[in-house]
Amino acid sequence: MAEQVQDTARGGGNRPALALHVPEPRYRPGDAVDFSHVRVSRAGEQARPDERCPASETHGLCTDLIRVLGEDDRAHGPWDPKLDADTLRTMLGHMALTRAFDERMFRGQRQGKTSFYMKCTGEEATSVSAAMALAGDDMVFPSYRQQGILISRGYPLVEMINQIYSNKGDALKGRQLPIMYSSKAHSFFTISGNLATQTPQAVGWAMASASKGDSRIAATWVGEGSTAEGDFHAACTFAAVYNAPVILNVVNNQWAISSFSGFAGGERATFAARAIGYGLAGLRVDGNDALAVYAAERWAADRARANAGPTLIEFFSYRAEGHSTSDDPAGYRSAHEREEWPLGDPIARLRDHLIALGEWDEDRQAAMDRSCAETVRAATKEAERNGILGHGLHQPFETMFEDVYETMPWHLAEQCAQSLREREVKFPEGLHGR
Ligand SMILES: Cc1ncc(C[n+]2csc(CCOP(=O)(O)OP(=O)(O)O)c2C)c(N)n1
Repeated sequence: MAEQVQDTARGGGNRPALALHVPEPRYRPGDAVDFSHVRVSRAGEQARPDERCPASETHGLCTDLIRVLGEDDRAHGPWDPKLDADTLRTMLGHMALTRAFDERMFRGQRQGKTSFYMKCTGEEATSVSAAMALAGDDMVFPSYRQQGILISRGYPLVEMINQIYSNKGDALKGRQLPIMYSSKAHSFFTISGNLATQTPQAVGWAMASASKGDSRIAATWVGEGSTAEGDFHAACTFAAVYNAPVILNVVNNQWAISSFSGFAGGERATFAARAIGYGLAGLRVDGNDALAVYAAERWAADRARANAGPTLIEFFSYRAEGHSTSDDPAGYRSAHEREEWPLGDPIARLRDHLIALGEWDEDRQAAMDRSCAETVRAATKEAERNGILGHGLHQPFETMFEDVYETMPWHLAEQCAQSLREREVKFPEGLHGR
């Protein structure tokens, strides 16, 4: 025994030394970028199994890439959702409005009107098209990059901006980080900053919906980086075990702040292939192809509604900009990645498709862009009347003690009163002039 311990201590004698693999992204700042290793399948060539098929019939699609829009800007193959031109224009409009909103909110942060903002540039289809494929009352459990869902569901921009400014119009009373919206009326579950918590919540909600005999399904969105969290795996297990009517959308935008997808296991297998081990249906989809996103989400929704089981969808995309206003991607990735990304831009691709159909043109696109910018400008002005960051405290101080318990427990009441007394001594003139 003593000898064995000694053996281990000196490295096992003549056994080969062990080595760890530490993932490293292909490109760092300044590097030329070549994405030829990314397998881009031909649009229209992926089989579309029946929605009620056994999960195993989808597993070949976990390593493929479902695509509809071809290089010729036309829709191809069995996944073509055959949407009419009005619906396509609505989809384009929601994506354009989401982008215009992001642009203005990002600038607002730089102007000091809010402390924080997160864009979804380049990933608009993964929320807008997916949301359009669901029923308006299906319950969604998003991450922080799905503002496109709220925009698609008609949530007022003014409400979003009030929340971002944490002003006196903020329905969440300044208690949430900017962009962590919540809207029961829009079946939009409160966004949590703790990554992946929304995934078991979505599965649990879907299980409850089924056990009550309801007809609404649940869908959740999670970044590929966050799939490394245990919560995601618990969600997959419960979804598979109980055949929950849920869709697990994984948005693989290649980066989790400064960590590339390899750190979440992306070098070994696709994220869609996680479905195979759990016995879930799995689809891997071109996330910048608005038609493929719509078709896959609708397939999964129909499957869930038919009690045929949950689906894990990987939307393969690219985070075109920084993680948030607190991030500078120039410090860790090559600036050429965005321009070299082989799947293009979702808005440009849908626009070009509509033009190819003879249902759109550059002038109408320019008018749409102007109108989106104007809509966002007007909403911003309106929200600013309720206050911006730094212009005082917009919610009465004592409200931070409210709304957790139906009746405030004595110790919170005591703490609240004590804090108010201390504030009066410190700021006799009042801090925020409410
Ligand atoms: C449990 C937990 N761990 C870490 C963080 C810090 N954090 C916030 S966002 C983020 C990256 C997430 O990346 P990904 O899931 O790929 O989503 P993306 O931001 O790319 O959309 C990290 C590490 C957090 N908020 N919660």
